[in-house]
Amino acid sequence: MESKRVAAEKAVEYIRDGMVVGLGTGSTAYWAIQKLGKKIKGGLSIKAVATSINSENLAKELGIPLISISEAEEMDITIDGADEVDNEWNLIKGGGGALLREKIVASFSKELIIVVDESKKVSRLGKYPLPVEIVKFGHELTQKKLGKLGCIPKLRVVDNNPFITDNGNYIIDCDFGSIDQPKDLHSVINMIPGVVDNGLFIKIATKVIVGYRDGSILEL
Ligand code: DER
Repeated sequence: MESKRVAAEKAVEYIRDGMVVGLGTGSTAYWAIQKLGKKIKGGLSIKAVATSINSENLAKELGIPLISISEAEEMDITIDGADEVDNEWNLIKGGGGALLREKIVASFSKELIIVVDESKKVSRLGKYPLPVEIVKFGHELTQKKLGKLGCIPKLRVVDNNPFITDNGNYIIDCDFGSIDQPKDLHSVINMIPGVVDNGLFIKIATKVIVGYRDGSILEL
């Protein structure tokens, strides 16, 4: 927790009055949202766009002013976590099931600051199963097609039921073991009919902040 918290709180130092801020999703972004709530109580004036219903509810609890992405048009800074970050700042995201809204918000952000603990830094993506958001219609066939790309595709299940994203879709966790060409794989996956998007974020991050157990921080 300490590693995630120090990284997240460091990212919040970049937020200035008047900004529109993208709020990521997950246990690391959680600490950024908490810190932002404290700074707003201290007088910081910003507007925020949430990347999930969970983050939206947390922001409301903390009194963070929310607007819709359509009202925002563009975010100044989005702070979000990742499941894996490689040396070129390509990411695997979606462990929390929020990849679609996270990618949309990230794509309309001037800055995307990724905050992680040291365990997320990898030399090659893929040890973490790649989440892929698919529509329910024909999902068994879509899952089979994903398998043909060389992964073990598993429908994400929570409490014995398929996990449903905030957008009403399913998540297939695709275990590739190792991903050599993330950019190519990203395109190939998204060409499959039924796929909405996948958790590969290719060269979108503008800064990566790594937190360590001893409280130290590495800004890449
Ligand atoms: O689901 C997501 O995309 C999250 O941002 C995930 O990638 C990181 O979650 P964590 O901060 O809880 O490890």
